[in-house]
Amino acid sequence: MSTAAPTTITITGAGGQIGYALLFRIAAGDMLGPDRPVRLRLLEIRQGLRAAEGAALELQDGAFELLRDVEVTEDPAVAFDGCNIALLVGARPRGPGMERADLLAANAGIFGPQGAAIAAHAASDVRAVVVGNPANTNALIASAAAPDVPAERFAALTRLDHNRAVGQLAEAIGVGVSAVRDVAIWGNHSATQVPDVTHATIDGAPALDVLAARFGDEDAAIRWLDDEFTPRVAKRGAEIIEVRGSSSVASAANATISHIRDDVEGTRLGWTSAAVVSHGEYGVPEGLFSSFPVRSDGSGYRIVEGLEVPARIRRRLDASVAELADEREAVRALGVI
Ligand code: NAX
Repeated sequence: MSTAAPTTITITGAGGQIGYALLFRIAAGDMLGPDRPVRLRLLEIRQGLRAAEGAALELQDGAFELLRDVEVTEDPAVAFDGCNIALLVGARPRGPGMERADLLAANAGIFGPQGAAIAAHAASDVRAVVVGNPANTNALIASAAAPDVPAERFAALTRLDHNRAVGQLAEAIGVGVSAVRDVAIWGNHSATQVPDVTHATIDGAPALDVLAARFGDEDAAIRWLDDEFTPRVAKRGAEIIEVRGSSSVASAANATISHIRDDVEGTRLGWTSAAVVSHGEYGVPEGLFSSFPVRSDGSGYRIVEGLEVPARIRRRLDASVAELADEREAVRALGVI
């Protein structure tokens, strides 16, 4: 049994689908490795408490050696007490006839108080990733409510989009996913997101050259990227709902685990993607949480700078960033930030 001090991980929405897919993998050591024991704090609202309590019983039945203790609560102050890693999964989904402003307001009522509770109660090394949608703006709201916590400690999940892009590219070329490096997702975790293979490589060769060989020439490769790859990655969530009859769950939990693992252990091969706070990189207005290609040396994600962005990607990035700026304006108008 490891004698290392346990890492406290808070999971909000732990009684929901993604929560259920996350808990057992974390307890098994998939997120922090086999040497780091964990304490789990499961935050739910009243309606979700029984589901979270049931998951806690099953965690006990798993007899996980790394799992030191589990606490289920509806009090953010208890949930974030001593928290080292916060997985902010629980969010308010868009209901029938709900306007965007209502959705943003409902989520501000969740992520504002949770950000404040992180600032007040979490450990000084806390890192948080927002999974619950609209994830980028929820991260902005949580970070704004925690002014004493560096904004760089907050992120929104675009690793699922990144993984989807890697998977699509590998399938199109007929290689394993480990052959694919340096794909990027830019912008918002929404239909406007921008999957980009400009700097990607496949088995060490530029992805655009490999795609040109696969589809005939570079124009055909760009057509495939624009007409098939990009919309399929961006709309993959809808495709999963249509085929599976339910939204992405295990793949979202897997992406969340990979996001944290690479954040705290470092990105090993090339870069990955995460929505992090902009300091003006690539012309993204300061303070917005936008997806970028990122690397970590284990001390947190940093934006990969200095990449050339071709005009067709730039146009889409500008549109996605405009959407993020609109969401920020809407949240400002509500007086939330
Ligand atoms: P579920 O509805 O199964 O679970 C959400 C849980 O959150 C519920 O149990 C609910 O009681 C709880 N909850 C609501 N408000 C809460 C609060 N204030 N504090 C604590 N818990 C609260 O949804 P699930 O399928 O687990 O999805 C969770 C979120 O992930 C959704 O917002 C969804 O849109 C988002 N997703 C984000 C993805 C990403 O890549 N960023 C992909 C997957 C997913 O769509």
